[in-house]
Amino acid sequence: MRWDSRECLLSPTDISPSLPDWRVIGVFNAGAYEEPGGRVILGARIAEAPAADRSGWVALPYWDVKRGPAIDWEPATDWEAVDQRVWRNRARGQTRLSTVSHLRLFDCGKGTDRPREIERLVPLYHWETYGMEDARFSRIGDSYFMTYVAVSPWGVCTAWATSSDGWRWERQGILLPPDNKDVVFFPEKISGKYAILHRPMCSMPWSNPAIWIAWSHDGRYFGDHTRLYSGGRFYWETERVGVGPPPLRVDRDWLVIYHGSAKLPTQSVGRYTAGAMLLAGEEPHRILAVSPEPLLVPDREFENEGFVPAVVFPTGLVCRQEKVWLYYGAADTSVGVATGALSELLKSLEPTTQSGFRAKEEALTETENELCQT
Ligand code: MAN
Repeated sequence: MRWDSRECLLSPTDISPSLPDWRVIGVFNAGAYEEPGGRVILGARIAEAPAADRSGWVALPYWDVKRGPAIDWEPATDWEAVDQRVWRNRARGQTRLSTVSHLRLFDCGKGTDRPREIERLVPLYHWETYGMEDARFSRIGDSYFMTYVAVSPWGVCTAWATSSDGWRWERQGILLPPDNKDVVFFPEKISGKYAILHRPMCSMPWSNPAIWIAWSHDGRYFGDHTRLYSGGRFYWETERVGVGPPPLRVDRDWLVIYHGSAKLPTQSVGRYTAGAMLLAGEEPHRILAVSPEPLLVPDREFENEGFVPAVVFPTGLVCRQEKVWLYYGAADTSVGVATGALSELLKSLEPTTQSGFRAKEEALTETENELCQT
C-alpha cells in the first residue's frame, strides 16, 4: 500500500498529566469519528505513571473511582516484569499494569489539524480501576457507540458507552466479560440486527486468539457467536490478530483493518503491523479478500522508538471522497495518521479463493464442526 502521507499527530509532550507529580507515558490508540459537519474527533488513550521512582519499590498505578489517580507501592522483590507494560507477582502470579489509562477526546478539524483537547473520560466504576484503553467509535443511525477496554481486578473486559452528540457519553457497563478486547460495532444493522467483531482470549492456549463475530437484536445482548479469523496465515500475523477500527462499508462489502503481531527476537512484545480483509456485505462471517502483505509496518522513528517499540496499532478510520485517514497508535507512545486512496488500499487485497486461504479456513471449520458434534 502506498500512503500519500504519514505523520505523528500527538505525542506525550502535548499532553498535561492528570496530577502534577505524574507523567504521561503515551497518548496513543485513538478511535475516530467524523461528525455530520465534517469535523474529526479522536478518542485517545492517555497512559500515565508516577514521575518519581522509589528504590526497592515498584509503583503499581490505578484509578481510585472516588479520589482519582493513585499508586500501590509494593516491594520490588515481590514483583517481576513480564514486559514493560505488565508486572507479575512472583508468589501469587497475579498481574498489574505499569501505567493506568483514561481517555481524552480531541477535535482535529479536517483530520490532520493540530488536535485540541475537548473532553476527558476517566474511570468511574470498579471494572475500570486499572484503566480505560483503546476506544473505538461507530455511528449507527443518530447514535454514537463507543467500546473500550476496561481493566480491573476482574480482568480485561470490554465496556461500552453511547452518546447522541459524541461528547456526552452514557456508560452502559460491560459489553463482554474477560478476557475480551478489540471490539467494534458495525456502523449499520445487517439484516435488521446489530453486529460486532470481538476478540476473546482463552487462558489456555488452544489456539491463537481469534476474531469472532456476534449478533444482537437490541445492540446490548449478543449471541450467535462465530469464529471468524485467528491469523497465522501470513508471516506478519503469526502471534495474534485483533480488529482495529470499525468496518467500513465499501460498495456491498465491509473493509476491516486489523492488527497482526509476530514475535521479534530482540524484545518480549512482538512487532505489530496493520493488515486488512474484506467481509461479505450481508454475510460478514465470510472473508472475501485479505492483504497478504501488511498495509502499514513500523518503519518510522516515532513508530520504532517509545514505550513499546515496533508497534503500529490501527484504531480509527475516516473515509471521505474515496480518501482514507487511518489513525493508529505508534510505539504505544504517540498517535499517527496515514492518509491514502481507498482504491490503493483495496488494490492490495487478494481474493481468498486465489490465495487458497478460503480452502484452509473451511477445512479448519469442518474439523472444528466435527469436534463440536462428538
Ligand atoms: C496489546 C494492547 C494494545 C497495545 C498493544 C501493543 O494489543 O495492550 O493496547 O497497543 O498490545 O503493546
